[in-house]
Amino acid sequence: MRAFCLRYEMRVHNKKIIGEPSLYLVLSEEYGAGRSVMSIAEEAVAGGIDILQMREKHKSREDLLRLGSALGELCRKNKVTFIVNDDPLLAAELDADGVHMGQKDLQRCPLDEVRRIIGIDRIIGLSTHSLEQFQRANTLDVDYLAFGPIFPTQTKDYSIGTADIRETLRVALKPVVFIGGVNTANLGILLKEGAASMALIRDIMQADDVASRTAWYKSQLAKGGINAK
Ligand code: TZP
Ligand code: MG
Repeated sequence: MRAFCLRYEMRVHNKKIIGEPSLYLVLSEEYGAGRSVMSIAEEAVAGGIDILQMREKHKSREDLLRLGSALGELCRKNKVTFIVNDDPLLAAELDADGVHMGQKDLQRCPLDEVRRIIGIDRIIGLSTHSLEQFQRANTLDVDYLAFGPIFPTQTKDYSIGTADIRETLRVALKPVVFIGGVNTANLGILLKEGAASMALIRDIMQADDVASRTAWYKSQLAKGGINAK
């Protein structure tokens, strides 16, 4: 299936805005069920994905540069936001739209250093895993916050549940992306709690038809909580 999607970019100064709602696909080759990251990315773009993140933990720098260049080009052509996981230097070298940092990554590279490396025109995203952590991160120099893992996921050995979603959204000073175990069966729970934007790995990467699955999520996000079960 090929969804028709008209995309436009919103920017402040030269920095892309993380719009809401956004559908965010985190790409890791190891979860691609044997399919290439590029082919999954292309299908997700055809389905209307808003944000793609390259999250590859086991590739050489050379391979990261090769894959990142191809993903970056795909994203630029299609006005999709391109984020690189963990590594601000790589994000800058690839001319990505931004970098996504985890809490532990900040011990290795503090936020002011991340900002110095990628500059004011690129996005910084930060993972948070509890309401307290979210509240602390909320006032930092970051452009969006991820909150999760909401539901059980094979990627993490814990999940935080849905109880704090409303409070994060009430206090949020920036866009929030909910992550962790999101699937077609539980998306409605998130939407009902008021969540607008979601990040996923498996339920899109491992779909038989990535474009159709992406388009389905987009249509649900566009409806928001109105019809959520
Ligand atoms: N951070 C919190 S949960 C998660 C990350 C990277 C993994 C999400 O993967 P999935 O397959 O959508 O549960
Ligand atoms: Mg990380």
